[in-house]
Amino acid sequence: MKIMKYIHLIVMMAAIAAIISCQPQNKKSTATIPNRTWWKEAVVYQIYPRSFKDSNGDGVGDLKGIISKLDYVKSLGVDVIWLNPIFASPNRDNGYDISDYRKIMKQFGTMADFDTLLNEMHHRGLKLVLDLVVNHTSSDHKWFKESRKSRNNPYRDYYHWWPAERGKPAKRYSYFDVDNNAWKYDSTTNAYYLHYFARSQPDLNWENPKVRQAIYKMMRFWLNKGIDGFRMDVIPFISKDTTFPPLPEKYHGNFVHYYANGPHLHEYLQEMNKDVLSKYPNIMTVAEGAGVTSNEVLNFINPSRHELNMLYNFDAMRLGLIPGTREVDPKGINLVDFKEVFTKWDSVIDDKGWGTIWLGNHDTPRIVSHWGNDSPAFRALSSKMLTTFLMTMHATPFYYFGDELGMTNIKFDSIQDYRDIETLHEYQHLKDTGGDIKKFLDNQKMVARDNGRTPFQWDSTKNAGFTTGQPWIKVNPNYKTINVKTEEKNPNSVLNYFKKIVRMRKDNPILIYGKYTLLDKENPDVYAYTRELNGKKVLVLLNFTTHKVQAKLSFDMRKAKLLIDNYNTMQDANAIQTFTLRPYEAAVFEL
Ligand code: TEU
Repeated sequence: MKIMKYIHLIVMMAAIAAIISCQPQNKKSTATIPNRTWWKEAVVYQIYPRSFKDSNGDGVGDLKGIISKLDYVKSLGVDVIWLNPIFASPNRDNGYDISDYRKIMKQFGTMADFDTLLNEMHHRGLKLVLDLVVNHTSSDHKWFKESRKSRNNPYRDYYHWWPAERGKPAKRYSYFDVDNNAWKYDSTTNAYYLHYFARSQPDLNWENPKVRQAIYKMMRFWLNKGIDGFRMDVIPFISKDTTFPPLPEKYHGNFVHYYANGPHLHEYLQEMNKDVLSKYPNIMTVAEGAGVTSNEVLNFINPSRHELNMLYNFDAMRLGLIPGTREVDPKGINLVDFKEVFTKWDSVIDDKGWGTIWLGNHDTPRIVSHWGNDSPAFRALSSKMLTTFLMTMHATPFYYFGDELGMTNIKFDSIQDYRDIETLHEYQHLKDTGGDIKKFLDNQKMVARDNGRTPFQWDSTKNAGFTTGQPWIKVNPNYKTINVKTEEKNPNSVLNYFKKIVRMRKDNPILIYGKYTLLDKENPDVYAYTRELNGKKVLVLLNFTTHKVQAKLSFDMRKAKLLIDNYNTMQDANAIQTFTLRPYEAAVFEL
């Protein structure tokens, strides 16, 4: 009798297990996930407003243009839009030089346009994160105009001044200065002012509490309008040792790390959190973590420190470059190093904070040209492979507009085509110092920020449907085939793959919250990893090469269930301990 009871019990359990396992994929098994938070589950889509959509034919993108395309953005399945700066600016650094924090840049529209944009985004369930640029202002800002008038002006100490009678200040490097010098002499008051970036971007003196309170008041202004958070531009740079001692020797080749470790940095971030951020508990904050190492990241994002939510780092951005330069290394990018960077950051952050994952933004080349292969044979495949990586890692993806189409570097031949202050000033510096201009221009085809700033490609009409006027920067000639309209009609397009894998991430909490484990670590061609959650396991296999390769695995792949493959066809997985991947193949399995 007993044996019958056991058999009955086993049959019942098997039946229950079968019912559970065939739950529809889109049922979120998130019941047992601790600390669920909306920005951990979000996909962030970055829009460079200048190049997204021009509504009035002046050749520059604007807020009305973005409003007209919100249904497209919503169709992507993303949750948050990060807008690069939209505030009043002379645009010497395309909005990263703000002359009035409470006015919308004239070329982008009006405050009424902004209010409509925010309302229309929220109406569609989209959140808006603005770009907080408070390490510096434009030299056209009222504060700086006052500050430079006289040494006893009430705004004098809103910036960093060095009286010339003390002699020349100790060397500080500048990102965009033609002479690579972060001190600019100003004859009006016979003093030097500090600018880590261009001369037209003087650094604010955060050691002055009046500056901090003015910034916090401005932040409240935008938060009270209902925005959903801030991306904080070079926020690690804001604190300075105002005695400006000579740069310690070890930082001369790595000054960014010195800039990112000022004496009061975390005091100010905790003050910002106490005075502003904590009053808006449902917002998202992300630091642009220039100069921040994996040993320091938790100082910014550990919730117990009450500073910021997330930080994006630059460790991967140095790969494939000759150390200490922005020159492309002919040896290319070493995938083992690439895997090591992302695995290190995941293990450091672990469950003590929350990570970000990105491969491109407005400061970098296009991801398919940078990390993939933008030749006609492999552009679509490698774009999809890179997007698979971004959408299956244990971190919030920050995805740059146009990469969902597989847009590529424009690779300008002539300096006349460039618009970016970084390229133009570096070019001038080389001319002034007799540098190799041809080598520089060849390298810019690979690394220049303008490669990622060409107009968004909507369709195959003139100027890719971006503007009816003269675009502020040239449109990539490949817009005829790489554009939304063409790709929306092609079920196998980069765009439709993007939508599919974003949906897959949203429907599978394991891809958001699952534990990440690197596999086959030394494989120079394949990035293989698993994600695990509540007893489930997903395997991600990415081939970063133009040839067939093998992943060494410890799973019986015959039992694996394919969730997505960028070839859209599945080669029979009859292998057990290995798996053969086709060129730039991305395959995700449920094990
Ligand atoms: O970038 C800061 C930063 O780290 C850049 O210097 C970046 O490393 C460089 O551009 C790579 O070539 C932020 C903004 O993202 C950038 O667009 C601005 O130009 C800069 O700050 C100044 O605000």
